[in-house]
Amino acid sequence: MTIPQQIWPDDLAARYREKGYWQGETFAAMLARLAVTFADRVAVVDADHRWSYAELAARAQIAAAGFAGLGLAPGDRVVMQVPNRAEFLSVVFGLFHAGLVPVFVLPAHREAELLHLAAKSGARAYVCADRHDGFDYLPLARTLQAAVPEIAHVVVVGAAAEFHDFAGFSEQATGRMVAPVSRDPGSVAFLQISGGSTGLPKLIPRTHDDYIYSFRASAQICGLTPESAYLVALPAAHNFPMSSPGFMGALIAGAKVVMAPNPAPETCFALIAQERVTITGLVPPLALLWMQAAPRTTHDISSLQVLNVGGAKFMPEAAARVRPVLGCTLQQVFGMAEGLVNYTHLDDPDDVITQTQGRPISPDDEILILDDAGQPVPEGAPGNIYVRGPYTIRAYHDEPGANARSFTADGFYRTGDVVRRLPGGNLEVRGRAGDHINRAGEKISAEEIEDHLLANPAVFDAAVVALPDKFLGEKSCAFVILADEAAVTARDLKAFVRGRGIAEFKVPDQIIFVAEFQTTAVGKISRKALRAALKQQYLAAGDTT
Ligand code: AMP
Ligand code: DBH
Repeated sequence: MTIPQQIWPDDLAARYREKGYWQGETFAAMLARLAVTFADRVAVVDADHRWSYAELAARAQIAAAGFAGLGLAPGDRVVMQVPNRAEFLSVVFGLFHAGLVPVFVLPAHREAELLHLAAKSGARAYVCADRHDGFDYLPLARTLQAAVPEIAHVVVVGAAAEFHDFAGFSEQATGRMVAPVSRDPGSVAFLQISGGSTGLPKLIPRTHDDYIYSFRASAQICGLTPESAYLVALPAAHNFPMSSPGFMGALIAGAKVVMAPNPAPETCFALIAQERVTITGLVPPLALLWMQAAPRTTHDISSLQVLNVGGAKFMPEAAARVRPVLGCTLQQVFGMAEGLVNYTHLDDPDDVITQTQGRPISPDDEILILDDAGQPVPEGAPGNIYVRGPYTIRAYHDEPGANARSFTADGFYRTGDVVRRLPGGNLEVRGRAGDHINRAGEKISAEEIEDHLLANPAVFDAAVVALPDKFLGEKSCAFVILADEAAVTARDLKAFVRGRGIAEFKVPDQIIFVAEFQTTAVGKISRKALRAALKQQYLAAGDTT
């Protein structure tokens, strides 16, 4: 199976090239170029490594030789579940150098997500760390190989006798440097994952041309220069710290990438002080934690110039405290792995920075704001935002059903977000149409969790909704009707869901048992209406248990 190309119609593709958005450079060619331009400058730092651009490129070549030596062929997909370490970059650029296609999986993902994404992508290999954050990935690797026989190779960053050792690639490959495998810059470079609002996560095919454009332009909007230092505080596999402007934006600007093992204030403040970090990106709950911790820290965080906040709505009151408390400029980011990214600009007036989620990267991002009947809303009124443009996908990978729902006939992506366009063109995110939970920037599909709950024989029916939460923004709440004579507790059900092998952030924060779900006179109501009704009833009751 090969991955179909992302298809933009010829006229749009021609326009994107003509305007210089798509420059015809692949990731492998990009790193080769950066290794010449910024040769001895520091590219990436973590607790154990400090690599220059030239060294990163050399390591990527060695990794490429190692991957090729396994028998992987250009175009093959390789699932990558690597935490924030320097090796994230040598693995990803090694794959690119060998013409392979990374499939990004978060370190928090567990077997349910991993097996699905590996099978769906048709991947032939899996790269993971031995351990991270107290979790041992080797049993997960064994489960994956047993369940998905197409995964012929497991490569481990760290210690693992039974699998290929990523560090061992360097010994095998010495003296076997190879030129990058040539790829079409219009071809799919990697598969990113979507939080998704229905069912399991979907795969997002991004091309070299479109993705490089998105972070090259982001680097400029975010003011990155070779003197900048970008701290990767969120998991590197996330689209936000990867490209908005992220470590990719930092690299293309010749800046230094600093890998944080976790986003906790004390971990990151120490790294900011040590590496003179100038910019980083956080989800709103982390920004709140950092603001709470900053007044008491002993670390000097005065090098920080820009804080990007996105992934979920950052409330204006909190946004207004960023400069006074952290001493840096807030830059809001409203983005999505499917493409479209909006930024407030560094020199915008305070009210734009604190009250809006910015404006699109590209003059050729075509934005529609439509009512539920598909008609344009009056200027300034809230509506559903649709987008088409030079770095927004035209289809998910192998999802005919979702593609029919998520894209219009003329190629606009239905984001599911509700926004308002303010005078001046900035967008304000007002909410969303879909049924997912945005828990601290992690998107959770209600349907996916309902399915897990329904797998328990004690559960007759379940509906999962988002409830407001002061810290997380939203938390997940499962309303559950138990089967006759079932006797399980909320704690039992949480343990059951956790035992299904899903990312911990998806385990319902709260479980409320109810006797029945409301039905209409005609019988059953839609899941969507049911979730909305349960949420309304709950909030109206003012129950805050
Ligand atoms: P995903 O499609 O999983 O990459 O998640 C992208 C979604 O995150 C967007 O469609 C929005 O719903 C949400 N999002 C991202 N940034 C923001 C933001 N700054 N404010 C509000 N919602 C956001
Ligand atoms: O939430 C996201 O997916 C997101 C947020 C900010 C994103 O993909 C991005 C910036 O690029």
